Amino acid sequence: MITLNDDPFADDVLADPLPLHRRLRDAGPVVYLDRYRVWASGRAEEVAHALNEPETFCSSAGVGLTDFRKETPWRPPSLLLEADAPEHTRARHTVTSVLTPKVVKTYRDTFAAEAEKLVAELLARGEFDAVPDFAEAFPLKVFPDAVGLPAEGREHLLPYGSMVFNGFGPRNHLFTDAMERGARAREWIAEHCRAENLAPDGLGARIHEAAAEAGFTPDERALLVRSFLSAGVDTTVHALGNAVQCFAEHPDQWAALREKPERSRAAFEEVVRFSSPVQTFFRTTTRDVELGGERLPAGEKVLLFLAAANRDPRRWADPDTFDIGRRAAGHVGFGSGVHACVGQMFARLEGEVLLAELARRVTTLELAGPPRPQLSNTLRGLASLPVRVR
Ligand code: OVM
Repeated sequence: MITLNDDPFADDVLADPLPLHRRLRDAGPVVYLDRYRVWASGRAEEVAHALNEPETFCSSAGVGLTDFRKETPWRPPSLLLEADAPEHTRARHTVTSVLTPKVVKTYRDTFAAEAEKLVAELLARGEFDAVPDFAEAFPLKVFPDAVGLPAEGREHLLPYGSMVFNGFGPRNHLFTDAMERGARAREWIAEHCRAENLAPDGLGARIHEAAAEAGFTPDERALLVRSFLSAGVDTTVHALGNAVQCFAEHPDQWAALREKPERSRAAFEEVVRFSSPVQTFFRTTTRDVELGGERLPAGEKVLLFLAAANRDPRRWADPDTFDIGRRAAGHVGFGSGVHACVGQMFARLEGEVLLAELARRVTTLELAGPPRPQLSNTLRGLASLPVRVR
């Protein structure tokens, strides 16, 4: 057994995770992280294997460090993320029955119109911070509109997301700070998952209808909507911010996208591979099992480094090259298997539409200052990204 003493949740590691990812992959297919007494893998094969064997690598004990069978989680478990078959299957089917390709498609024109407006505004300004003004502004408009949230109170979405994603980590300063700052967001979120506070024509209302038909109680229906508000904002915000960083730092790739804005969907996919917003998730073993040549006992946490797997040279040619022309499909940035991101078509639509608009309108995209990371126990992204556009 190879043991590492690294802390994947330390500030310096979260600010620059690539060196740890390399050490993890090179140490072996599966290693033991002493500090947290968990197993871990940064290899594409083992990460995909664990994700695709949910009976053995389960989610109902939580997909963060906290083992729900030993400790009470900070909020009632998600019926999707933190559940196993058969309960998970039922919840998942209800959500997929709403998020059909046909329904996702109906949002394309609205998203495109918002993208046009936002990019025109930013071009007129010339210099701006691409995190608040671009990466946060777009999802914070189109996503709550789609779900059917009122205009008031949307400022609670990011602090809530911060609780959720820091809450998957250990009780370090990021965890406790996020919980403190999000205290008021929690109440607002709980209120706005209820049918009476959701617009009748939005996705939230449709979830309530589909879930009622499937026999979920009103509280359970609200929990399904909570998954949208938990997983749907921070993730896309980080993806869009990382996208701008990727293009500002790789002018040849920006030129390639400008030449063919219709490549924006593939480009977004490469961003999710190269700079994965969701860096890690845990699973918990349900039995003694072999993974990567190691015997893992039952009831152990396994930390899966999605982001490290997405740059595993055993799986990818030139993994550290940002290349929008590559076939990035098959990355695990959206997970894999039964728990794979249920909103990924929505995320891709946001990325595709906004990057295409940017590529059509902007010739020069350059850094106007140093990017500043936003530390999170789960997400990789930026707090600030000063840019100049022409
Ligand atoms: C949920 C949830 C929360 C965070 C992330 C996620 C990436 C799901 O509450 O279901 O998936």
